[in-house]
Amino acid sequence: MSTLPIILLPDPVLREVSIPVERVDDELRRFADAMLETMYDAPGIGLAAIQVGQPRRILVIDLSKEDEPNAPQVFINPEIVKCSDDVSQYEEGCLSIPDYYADVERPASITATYLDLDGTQREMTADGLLATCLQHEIDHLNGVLFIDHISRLKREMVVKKFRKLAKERAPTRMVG
Ligand code: GNR
Ligand code: NI
Repeated sequence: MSTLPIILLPDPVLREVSIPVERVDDELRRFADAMLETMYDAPGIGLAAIQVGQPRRILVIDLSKEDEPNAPQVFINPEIVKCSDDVSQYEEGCLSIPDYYADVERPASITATYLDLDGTQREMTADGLLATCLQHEIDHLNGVLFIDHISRLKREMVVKKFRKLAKERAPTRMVG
């Protein structure tokens, strides 16, 4: 098995709107496995397909603690069908924006429909960290990042910092 490279801010790929999955087949199951491995390796608690460059509506989540067995969850074509009015605030991070964290307020509880790895339609109501993580990942499928939910000043500072980091990483031969 192998991990996939994670795309970083400010790569415009992260702004793409992902396309619904039409067929849940072995190729998709293999890809979901590679996403899980990439997430565990990072490590992170969630990953959307677009973060590894594939604009497909697939996300993976594992909220198990370090001393617990893995509990991978795969959501295909997830859709939020209900949001609570009450909100909760979590300090969020993103594998595409490494080492930056900020508080984000979101609906405390959501109900989502999705397909599982067998292609079966399912519905789940989530609260706590799972609700936050699902919303963070579904945002990715729509080209939205958690920094879009913070103040413009903070967002512009983060984007500027990551633009600079990307330039430093770029394979440009500098003169002098
Ligand atoms: O690893 C992650 N941690 C996290 C913490 C709080 C809220 C959301 C997340 S998701 C993030 C992994 C990631 O970037 N998923 O897209
Ligand atoms: Ni993220």
